Amino acid sequence: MSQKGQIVAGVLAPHPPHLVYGENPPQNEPRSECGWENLRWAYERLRESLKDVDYDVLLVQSPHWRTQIATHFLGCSLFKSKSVDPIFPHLFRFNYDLKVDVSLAKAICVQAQKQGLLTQMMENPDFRIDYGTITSLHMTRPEWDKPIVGISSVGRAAYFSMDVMQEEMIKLGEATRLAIEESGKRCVLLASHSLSHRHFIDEPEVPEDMSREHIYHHGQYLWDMKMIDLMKKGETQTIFDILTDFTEQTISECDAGGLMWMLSAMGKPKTSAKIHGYGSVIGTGNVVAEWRMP
Ligand code: 2X7
Ligand code: FE2
Repeated sequence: MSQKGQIVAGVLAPHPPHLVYGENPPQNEPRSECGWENLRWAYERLRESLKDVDYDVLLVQSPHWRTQIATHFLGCSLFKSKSVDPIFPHLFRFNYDLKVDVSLAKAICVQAQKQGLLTQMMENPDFRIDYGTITSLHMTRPEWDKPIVGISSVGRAAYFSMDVMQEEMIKLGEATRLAIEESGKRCVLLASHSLSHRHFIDEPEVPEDMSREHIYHHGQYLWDMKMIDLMKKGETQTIFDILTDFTEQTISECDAGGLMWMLSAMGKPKTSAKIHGYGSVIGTGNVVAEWRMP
C-alpha cells in the first residue's frame, strides 16, 4: 500500500462480561433479561459514532491476556473456539470466530523490538482468546467483520511501579503508530479496561438485578470523575501525570497499560474525548470514551 496509514480513533472500551451477557448475542450461551443499560447504551452511541469512520482494522490491548515476560501479539490468521470467563462462567461462555491481521501484528512486534521492548508472536492456533479482548471487540463491532490485532498486557515483576511501565507503554504506542503508518491501513485502537476497580465480592441471585448495582464507594467515584473531566478537557498529559496515583488509589486496570499505550500511539491528543457514557459493574467504574484523530 502506498498511502500512509493512520489511527483514526481510539476508545477506552471497558470489558465487563456483564455487558455481553446483557446484550444476549447468539454467540453467548447464558441468557439475561437485561442489565447495565447505561454502559450498553454508551456502546450503542459509540457504534453510531463510528459509523461515519472508514477503517480497516481494530486493535485491542487486554488486561486479561496477561503475559509475564514479553508483549505478545495474536499471530494466527484465524482463532475459533469458546471463551469462558473464569470468574463469571455463568455470564460469559462466548463462541468466537475471529480474523487477525497478522501482517500488521508482526509489523508492530518488530517495530517494538527495534524500540528495545521484548515482544513475541503467539502462533498457537488453539490459544484461547480472553474475555477482555472479546467483550471490547464485540461491544464495539458486533458484526465481527473487521480483522483485529490482539495485544497482551505484561505483568512483569520488573514493573515495580506504574512509572516504570509507563516508559515501555509509550514505546509500544510509538511502535504501534509507526507500524500502522507503514501499513497504509486505517485503524481504531481499543484500550480494554475499567477505570476504578474496587468491586463487590458477591452478586445478587439475579445478576442483572440493577437495584443492587452502584459504585463501590464515593472516593472511587470522585477519582473516576476527575479522570473523565481531564478526558473531556483534552488534558492528556495530566492524565499521564496522575495515572500512577489514580491506579494505586482505585486499584485500576490502568495497571495493564492500555490507556497509556493507546494515548501515546495517538501522540497524546489534546482533543476532547467524546464521553459516550459511564456506569458501574459489580461496583467498578467504567467509561466509554472516544478520541478522534483529525
Ligand atoms: O474484568 C472485569 C472487569 N474489569 C470489571 C467488572 C466486572 C468483571 O470483570
Ligand atoms: Fe477486567
